[in-house]
Amino acid sequence: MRTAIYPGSFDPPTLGHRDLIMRADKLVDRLIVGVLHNPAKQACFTVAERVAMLEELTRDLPHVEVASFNGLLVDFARQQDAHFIIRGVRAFSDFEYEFQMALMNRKLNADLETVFLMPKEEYSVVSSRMVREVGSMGGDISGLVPETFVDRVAARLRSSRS
Ligand code: COD
Repeated sequence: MRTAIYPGSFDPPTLGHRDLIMRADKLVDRLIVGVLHNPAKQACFTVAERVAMLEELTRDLPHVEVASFNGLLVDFARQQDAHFIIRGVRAFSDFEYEFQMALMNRKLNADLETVFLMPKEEYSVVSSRMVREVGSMGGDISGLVPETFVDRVAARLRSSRS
């Protein structure tokens, strides 16, 4: 069985993440969306909230699971018997960070292959950071996060500013 992990912060999940999940789902038998639980980093949304949003986002995809993890990604991959890491590249600016991470993960576990996917063009400028910034200043985040999340994500981001 081909199992892949799509790891990230997903703070919050965006339409770009959803696009990547749908592309990766076609390539593997089992896809685990892994939400990093990093107590050292202040996130806007709790891990439980991010997992719940991702579950909602992938409800129609039977081979996709959502889980949180802490510690090293390679250890999580081993626990899940996954041999592929899915990552997204939107622009050249993503490349250096992604390249370093992929090589470090390969050094830590030589059996782990990172697969890079490109999103649909219209999502290539979407990022969680941008959603947080626009939303916290009261800007319109529709078209950036799934329609069903817009109100609750916008409300949370507005309140996080005050
Ligand atoms: N279109 C396409 N791809 C996108 C889009 C978009 N609009 N938005 C985001 N992506 C991609 C990103 O490029 C990334 O590949 C992925 O989706 C997830 O993005 P984020 O921003 O939610 O997640 P990151 O980049 O913060 O995740 C970092 C990890 C949590 C994966 C990383 O820090 C990690 O593995 N930590 C565990 C500790 C570890 O093992 N460290 C050693 C690794 S070097």
